[in-house]
Amino acid sequence: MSEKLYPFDDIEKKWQDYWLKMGLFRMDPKDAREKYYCLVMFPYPSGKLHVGHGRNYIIGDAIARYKIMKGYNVLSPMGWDAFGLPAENAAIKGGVHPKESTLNNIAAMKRQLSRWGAGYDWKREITSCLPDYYKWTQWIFLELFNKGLAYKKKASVNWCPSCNTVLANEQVVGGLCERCDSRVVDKDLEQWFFKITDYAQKLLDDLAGLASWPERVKTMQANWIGRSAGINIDFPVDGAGFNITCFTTRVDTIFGATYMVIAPEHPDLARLVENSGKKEEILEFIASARAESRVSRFADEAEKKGIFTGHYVINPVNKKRIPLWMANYVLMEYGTGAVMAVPAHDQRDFDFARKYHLEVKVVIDNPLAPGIAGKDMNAAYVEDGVMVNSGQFNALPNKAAAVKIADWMEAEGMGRRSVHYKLRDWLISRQRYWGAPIPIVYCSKCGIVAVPKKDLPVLLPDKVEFKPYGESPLAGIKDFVNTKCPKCGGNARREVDTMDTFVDSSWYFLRYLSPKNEEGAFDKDIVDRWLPVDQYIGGVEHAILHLLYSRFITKVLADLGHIGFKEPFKALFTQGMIIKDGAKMSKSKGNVVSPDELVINYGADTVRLYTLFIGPPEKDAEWNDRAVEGAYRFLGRLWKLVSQTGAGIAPVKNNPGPGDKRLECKMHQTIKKVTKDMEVDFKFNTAISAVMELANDAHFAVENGDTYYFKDVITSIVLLLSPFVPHIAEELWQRLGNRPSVFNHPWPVFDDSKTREETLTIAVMINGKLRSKIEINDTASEDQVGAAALADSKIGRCMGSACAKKVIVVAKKLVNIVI
Ligand code: ANZ
Ligand code: ZN
Repeated sequence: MSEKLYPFDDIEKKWQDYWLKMGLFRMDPKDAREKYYCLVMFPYPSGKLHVGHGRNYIIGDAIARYKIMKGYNVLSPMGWDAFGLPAENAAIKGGVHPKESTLNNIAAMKRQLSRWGAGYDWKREITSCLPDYYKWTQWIFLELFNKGLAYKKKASVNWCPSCNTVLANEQVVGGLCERCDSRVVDKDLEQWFFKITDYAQKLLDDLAGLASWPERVKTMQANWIGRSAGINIDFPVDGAGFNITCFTTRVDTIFGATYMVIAPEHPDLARLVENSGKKEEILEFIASARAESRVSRFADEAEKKGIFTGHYVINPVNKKRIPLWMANYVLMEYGTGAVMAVPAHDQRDFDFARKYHLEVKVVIDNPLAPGIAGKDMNAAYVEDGVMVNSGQFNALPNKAAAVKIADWMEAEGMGRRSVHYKLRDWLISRQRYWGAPIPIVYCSKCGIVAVPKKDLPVLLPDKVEFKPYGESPLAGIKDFVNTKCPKCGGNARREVDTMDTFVDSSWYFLRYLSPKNEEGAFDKDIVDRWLPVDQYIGGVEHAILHLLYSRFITKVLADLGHIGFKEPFKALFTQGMIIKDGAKMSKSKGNVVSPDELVINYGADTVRLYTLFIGPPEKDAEWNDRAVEGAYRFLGRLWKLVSQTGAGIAPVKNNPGPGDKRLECKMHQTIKKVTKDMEVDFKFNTAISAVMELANDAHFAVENGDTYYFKDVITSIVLLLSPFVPHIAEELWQRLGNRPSVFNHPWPVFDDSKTREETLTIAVMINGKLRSKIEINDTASEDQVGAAALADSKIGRCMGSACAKKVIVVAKKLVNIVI
């Protein structure tokens, strides 16, 4: 630990208490100033925050403080995404009850956040695992259910036969259970889904309106939604009396379809295997494909395996009879679960055809090297080209042919244009304890019955056996399971699954506006005034699911008339990760930098300053302990500059000299730059380095006696730094003779006319040799510059009695006097 450069601990504690008392972050809804909703993604209470998490909250806090100074009525709330797997897993391993560990962790993290000086309106704190919150998560479930947007169906889950439990995808590592290394299998369970696919097109279309979202996040969302326009084509099954429909985006290749492949889950397989002559073999193939976990089956590097079904289908465009295969790589969930295979023009089909000796028929020729032949190919020809072997469409460019073929097929009733999305419905059931119970009751008479709103919340029982035994732990609690049917009063059973925690986080930004509301999840008037969120800040790891789910729930609530806006987050900022020793910080790698010790040694402001200074905030950055020391030294110098020189300094001159003017100009330039950096992309790092330069100049100005504007400059420095290092700024603000709080003072303004360099330094040469330098007003004319050069005393001495033959002025740079 280095020497103490300023009394940061006293200062930080003092001002944190002060801000709490004055209610700096308390949002008053009646306040008439323009609103600004600044939201950081609420954390999962894992127990301890490291400096990587810290970046998120420090950025959020800096933005909130800046906007307060800009005169907005700022809302900056905090809460806890408090349900979820880790707490439950810890409990299974013999730890404490999830509720207890979660609440303890929340308390610890709250202390950490406060110690960093991150300010929130704590009166609005929300905790998703508490009944006053999840009551409304359950209400949202019911709103979707009543609209037909929540439904139940069989779906496969990752199942570990040895742990006897369902695994999340991320718990399956290389096809094995993360905990016991057993091979994970697929298992079908009845589960709840939200029909997000109904909103696929809207979710895609509205991305265009999100001008202040990072392009790459919008692209990730669009890819996840995965809209594909193509055509559904019916292939009659030879001699079976029904069709199998496939989906293709490449109808131009249809004359080259030499076989068809269907998914092992395809519903028509049952009737096909009966008279295939190889029933046993096919059933075995289906079983083995299905025994593989989905994660490994659809991995790109997974082996493509197939089997001939013994049946043929008829290609409707040329009446050709082609074999019908089944393959492990065809997804039942996408398109129609059936694919027309075109090995000449699709690499996956090509590999499969080579493996199983199926025909390769070229229908698009390479215009640059015509005459490709199927048997000579080493790889599929996937480029555009000219149609061949395609009847009346020959010789057309393939793109144009695709349109013509689709028109023709639609007219002939062979197929229909259609759009498919990669997006699947949102599986929200979890066979887990630590989540919001799904508010549904099963009655033998009435069927699936929603728990009435007045009976919410369906409380999560405290007493539970965590040992996994194949079902949700709630299934083992008789008092919970056995209930009365809300409709007929007869005996009924409760749903024992809980909700995905992404449901909790899909609407929390609404709850902050009326966190104590007992009548509803939120207040329409207030949320309509305060949303969309003006600035959302979080990790890019949430670029897809959390944001998509939040957008979906927002749209549903809007369609139901509960809110009056369709997008929840107007602007999004995704901060980069903090890397240590080349890797993402994690407990298992042992490279976690804890901010606690740094805060003790250097103070929160140093940690904040370094975190913001470390690099462009949207990029990953490597943590460097030595550089923390640098941030600390800067604050130490600032402290000295203000508290020793600053306070007593008054303009000792009556008129500002050139040095003073330079400093004044630099001050306006700096205010301009920092303001711009705060408004555009939050370039904290360049903003801070600009202030550091100004502080440096101020330091030298004092040494040179250029103190005319010193107080203004120091005041600006303190104001400009206050969102980043609020404690020291508040203290210096007071020591400069101002009343706290610095955050009640408006953000400094610059005078653009003063940002231009007023004086220029011009080199003066005699016969090409540098003889002197002069200071000249930026706006001086060439004649004036020349005259000033001749009038310079040094030049006068050098010239002696000689007389100038010629004076050459190079604008803003130099004067050459020829004698
Ligand atoms: C024939 C064809 C020829 C295809 C060709 C591609 C290239 P995107 O763009 O991602 O939507 N396909 C359709 N359903 C499938 C399923 N359930 N499982 C696996 N593959 C499936 O991809 C659409 C293409 O993916 C479709 O177009 C189909 O193969 C395949 F030269 O049909 B194509
Ligand atoms: Zn009933």
